[in-house]
Amino acid sequence: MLHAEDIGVGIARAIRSAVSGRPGGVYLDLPAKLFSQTMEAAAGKRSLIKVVDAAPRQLPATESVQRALALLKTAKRPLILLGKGAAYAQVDADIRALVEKTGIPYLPMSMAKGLLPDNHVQSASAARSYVLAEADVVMLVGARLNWLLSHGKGKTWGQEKGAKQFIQIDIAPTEIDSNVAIAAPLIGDIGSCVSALVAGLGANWAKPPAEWTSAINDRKDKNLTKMSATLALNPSPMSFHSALNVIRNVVKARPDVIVVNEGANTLDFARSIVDMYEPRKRLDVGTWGIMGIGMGFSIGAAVVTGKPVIAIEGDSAFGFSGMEVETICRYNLPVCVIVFNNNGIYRGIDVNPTGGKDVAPTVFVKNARYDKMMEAFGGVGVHATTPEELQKGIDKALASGRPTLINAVIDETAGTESGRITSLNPTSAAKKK
Ligand SMILES: Cc1ncc(C[n+]2csc(CCOP(=O)(O)OP(=O)(O)O)c2C)c(N)n1
Ligand SMILES: [Mg+2]
Repeated sequence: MLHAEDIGVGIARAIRSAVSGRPGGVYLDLPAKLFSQTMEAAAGKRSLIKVVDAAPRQLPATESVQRALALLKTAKRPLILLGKGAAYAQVDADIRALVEKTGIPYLPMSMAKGLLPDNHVQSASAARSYVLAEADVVMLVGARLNWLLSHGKGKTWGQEKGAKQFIQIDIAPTEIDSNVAIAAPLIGDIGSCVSALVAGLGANWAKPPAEWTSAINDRKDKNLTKMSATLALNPSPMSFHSALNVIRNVVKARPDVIVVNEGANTLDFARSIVDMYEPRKRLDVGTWGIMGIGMGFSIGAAVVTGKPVIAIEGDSAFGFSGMEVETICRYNLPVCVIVFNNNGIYRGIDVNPTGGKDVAPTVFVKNARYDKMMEAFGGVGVHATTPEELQKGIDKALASGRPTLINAVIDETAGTESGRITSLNPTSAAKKK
């Protein structure tokens, strides 16, 4: 904006860009040239715009709805994938109606967790690899076929078993066909699209074949039994699982707390172990996997909602924005940061591959006391080496609402390199021979 009289229109456009269509951040530039400008106060007031219908509904075309329903009807092994777009849309009852009236198993992407409670009978999370590989028709609801979903192809999607058909509900028409062909695109706001589908289901929509749903349930039962056995173990030092089990139970008892999550193992394990029960309560690194969102997200969530926040942080991830504990203390925010301290990135036992005297680039100062950082600013610091100590620390933080940082000591050998990216390193042609 170059002129003072344009501030009103500039802000109105910024609001529309932020909340309409696919929502997102907006950068508004006020250059130095503008700072010294003046205008009459009354004229200034008149130049402000009250934004009318900032995120207008965008109705899907009838034929798109019909095409999607016709395809869904042919499915023998249907699957619904809920993305964060479905959560942002805030049409939770419509989404629930679509899932429950169709009886189709669903998978939530990480920030769609809690849109329906993770213990919902139709959740296929505990059989994720099975359903992705075996489904024949997949309906994406505000979810994109990007790298988080292996671009909709390859082994994850059982490509060798033949191509899948996709129905994709999205507010952005350019998202369609971005990685694989989309047989039935449904463009519009998620609320309008989902309610049009629900209306089109009619009274006698056939539920998916029992063969499909019982095969999923068998796998779910097996995997959940295996998981509870792992969660019940109590190793010393704590494993990711035994520490996350504590948080899992806390969130179960207090489903209104907001969970912020970043790290590698700390992120991947928390995503599958900590069930969510309410929509929009889980904030994590999202599509780009950016470390450093943790403290900013926690501060924002605490200020906007007044709810307690539990930030589950890898020790490396915490380092990217850890200094914000000062802000948390300055505003006395109800944020409980739990640093999963495994002495490094992925684990704390890597060895310097060059043999030099420095530690490996993934290894941090051993046994660092992150809890002391919180104490330095007047918050509560807790050093937790057992699930009991961790539990006590969280309980106290939730009861008091005081800024708290728990240094949770995790077995430094427990983690693995996330994504196995070492395999992407070039190997020399000479060595290959
Ligand atoms: C801004 C940014 N820089 C670097 C990375 C690469 N990266 C992915 S995970 C991670 C940290 C993993 O270590 P930690 O948080 O300690 O998790 P854990 O030890 O539990 O695996 C890093 C640096 C990233 N995702 N984002
Ligand atoms: Mg770590």
